[in-house]
Amino acid sequence: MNPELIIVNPSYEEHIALIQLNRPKELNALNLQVMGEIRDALKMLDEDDNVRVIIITGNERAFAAGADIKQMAGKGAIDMLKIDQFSTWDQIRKTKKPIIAAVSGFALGGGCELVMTCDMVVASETAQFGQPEIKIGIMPGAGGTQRLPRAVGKTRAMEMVLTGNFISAEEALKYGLINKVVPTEVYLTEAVRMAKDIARQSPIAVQLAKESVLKAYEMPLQEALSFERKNFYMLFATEDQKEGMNAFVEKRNASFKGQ
Ligand code: DAK
Repeated sequence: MNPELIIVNPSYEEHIALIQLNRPKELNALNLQVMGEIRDALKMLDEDDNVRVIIITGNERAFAAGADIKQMAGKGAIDMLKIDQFSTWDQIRKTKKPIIAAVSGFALGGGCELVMTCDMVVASETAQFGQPEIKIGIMPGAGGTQRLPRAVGKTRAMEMVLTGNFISAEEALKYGLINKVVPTEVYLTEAVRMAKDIARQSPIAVQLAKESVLKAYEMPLQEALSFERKNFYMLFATEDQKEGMNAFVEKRNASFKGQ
């Protein structure tokens, strides 16, 4: 792949890949090309055995200020249907490896929805989150009306979606939308630190654990518990389970191979 609007580094740190949105003049607005490049990069990194964790970031001013309004402005309902951007978003959501969003500046509209599609979020103190679609006569279309209430609760989500007002990083932290807020100079370093804590674990256990946590949002409790149970049993078929437990008994650090 030869991306033009994102920068992909599969070996940013050991076992950690970085995707950086790179349309700074447009505040990383997510046009169709950017979304396609993110989808393709995630697929490639998901298939790369050397990669265990993926970080998505923007720049200090903007993670992403939303879908590209200029590209959408002239479109009709049938154009939107034919473009079928949802299949791109669905592919992104199906990424098996954990994704950390490292957010500074604006994370708005589709940008906020992209953040919520990630698994964990580290934000700089200047980060702002919002679903301002209402101000341009539409509403969130890539999960904003569903993932936001699950993260921050109905009343806060309703306020964000209906007023279009932004919330600060501190508010996002208090509401449970993100994992942590750190000074702007270190938001990426902090995301890498979190990624390293995950990259040290068994990649198969990480993958199945991520899959199981996501089921909490998609299935009724009894079915999700039974799904969790099957993944749990499956891990006892891995060498990493033997290595992890033997290492504990032998009082040494485990070395996981993803087998
Ligand atoms: N699209 C296109 N260009 C954008 C943009 C956007 N979302 N956001 C900013 N830009 C451009 C500006 O037009 C400007 O370009 P020039 O005029 O210099 O050419 C440049 O970035 C710098 O922006 P500003 O001059 O406006 O910078 P300010 O600091 O004054 O303001 C701002 C920053 C972020 C508050 C402001 O730019 C702003 O309000 N931006 C729009 C935010 C917004 O409404 N976002 C939601 C867009 S709707 C879907 C999935 C998802 C979606 C739709 C469909 N499917 C799966 C079908 C999502 C929809 C959305 O996200």
